[in-house]
Amino acid sequence: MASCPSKSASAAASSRFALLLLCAVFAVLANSVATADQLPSGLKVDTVYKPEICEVRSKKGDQLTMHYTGTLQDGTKFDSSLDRQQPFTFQLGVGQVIKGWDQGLLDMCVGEKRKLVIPPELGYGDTGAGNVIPGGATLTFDVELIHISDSPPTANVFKEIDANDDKQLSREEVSEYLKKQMIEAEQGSPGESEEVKKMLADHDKLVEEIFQHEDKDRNGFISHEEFSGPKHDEL
Ligand SMILES: [Ca+2]
Ligand SMILES: [Ca+2]
Repeated sequence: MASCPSKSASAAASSRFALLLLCAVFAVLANSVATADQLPSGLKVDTVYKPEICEVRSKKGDQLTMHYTGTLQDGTKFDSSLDRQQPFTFQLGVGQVIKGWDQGLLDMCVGEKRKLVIPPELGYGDTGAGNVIPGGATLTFDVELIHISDSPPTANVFKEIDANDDKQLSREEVSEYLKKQMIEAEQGSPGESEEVKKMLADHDKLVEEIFQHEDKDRNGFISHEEFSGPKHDEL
């Protein structure tokens, strides 16, 4: 996007107004093309190529597989998945990658190419990274989305176990969940069925052990706060 000077001493009032209007239009266009989310100031997202057929778009929690090339402002290439011939896979929107990626790769089609210009506060900040990215660096990434897959099913185990949704886990709920997991494991690998049978036999003991460990106030329920497994809703 063109830079938008906030003031121009020599310009006539009417042309200043026209320039501001043009900037506003650009800003709206940039937002609608790049992502439905509001772009934080400083992050630039240019769509370089958009495939005609786009049935699935990237969203928070998806596993994305990307090719990327990162360069500094002076054009120095600091990293590229293309050089390794190995695309990079990560989960979008959960802080696994720099903020500029989490925010700049939303609503993207498979096959789409973008150019991200990421200010330091959405990249590696004042400290930089290793000896390849200096502190305060603005980063440019040329990226291509290769593949989207759904997030891992274990994103919020607490919610999965809490069948009646009362925000605490009873012995029955934990017991049911464990049985389901064991039966699924047996179907996945029939060779281990002896082990699964043994686990089912020890089932009540296992539930008891879990409550010993998790039910810290011993009220017979595991609260959301007590639960030590994955329980976050942001996915
Ligand atoms: Ca419950
Ligand atoms: Ca408790």
